Amino acid sequence: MKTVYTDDHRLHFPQGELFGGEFVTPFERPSRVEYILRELKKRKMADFVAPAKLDMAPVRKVHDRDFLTFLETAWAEWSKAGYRGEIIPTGYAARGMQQRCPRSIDGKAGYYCLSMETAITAGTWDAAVSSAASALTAQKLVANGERAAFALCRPPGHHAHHDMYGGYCFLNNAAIAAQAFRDSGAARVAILDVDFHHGNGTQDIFYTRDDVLFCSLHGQPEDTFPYFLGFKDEKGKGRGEGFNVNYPMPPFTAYDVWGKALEDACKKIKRYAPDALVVSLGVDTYKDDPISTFKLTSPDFKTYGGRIARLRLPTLFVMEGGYAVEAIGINTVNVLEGFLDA
Ligand code: SP5
Ligand code: ZN
Repeated sequence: MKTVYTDDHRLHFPQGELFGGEFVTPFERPSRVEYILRELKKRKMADFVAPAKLDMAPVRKVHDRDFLTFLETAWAEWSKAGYRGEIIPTGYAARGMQQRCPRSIDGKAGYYCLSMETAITAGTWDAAVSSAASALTAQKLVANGERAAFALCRPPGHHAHHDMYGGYCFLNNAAIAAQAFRDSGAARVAILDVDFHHGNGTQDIFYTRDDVLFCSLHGQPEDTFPYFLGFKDEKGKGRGEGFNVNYPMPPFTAYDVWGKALEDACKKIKRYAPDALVVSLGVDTYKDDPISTFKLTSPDFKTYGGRIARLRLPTLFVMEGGYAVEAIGINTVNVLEGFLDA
């Protein structure tokens, strides 16, 4: 299986993440990628491809034009305003307030932001573009006949809405790739999101569509980020009704329960008979993840990789979260190896 990857992810490395009222080194850090690369090499799976220049067409179809302009110009505007720190907005378009985009950069950032652990820095836009480019290059490999490909995306994408960033995400790589599958002839695409957190952004983007089935297994919103989306009763709207499936689960969920949810999701995907599958691959379901509460073990990742393979679909893996850095390589490559061995 080919891995699409570039060092450009390093352009995004905020100094601080607001966590428990303190600034800490962000959990979403460049070394995550290094651990995955190292494990791929160790297991003789080092078949690397560099991403092509980003095709903006599918990006524009899933993201708002003004939002994209904001992401591209935010750092320049922020610097021009005289701020010396990283971009972390302090005022938000909360309940009952107007949803009109302000002119000032502080206001604009608040308008487009959904959570303040995610700072924007000088290199964030370029890194986000390179991450989306990796997803699209891997998508092309699969569209052109590869059984599967792995987009080693960083920053991740699944929390990014049509017009909001947050949860360490800026451009929704999985959604962009799913759109590209549609544009290259797939009639139906399924997205399976196995990251510990709900794929709120992906859900938002496809909520009214029946050409993309979205299934997400995640920590229940009562306890878990992003807190305000990911409930079981969110099933899609209009034409999209029935094409959004959430599996919220309580803290300390282990594979006995998680695997059953995956089984149900796989059955739904099979019934949908998509032409391609996009897996939002977060490994923060791991028992020792520092910001998550599920209890999957390293062998479980291999097991579920095999289950995904048995769907027998052209499959694109898109990297999302996973913060237990010493284990992220082992767990990620276990999914890919479990898939290849099945
Ligand atoms: C892509 C991805 O995995 N994004 C995750 C973003 C999570 N950000 C907020 C985390 C809040 C963590 N609260 C942790 C409680 C630890 N006991
Ligand atoms: Zn996550």
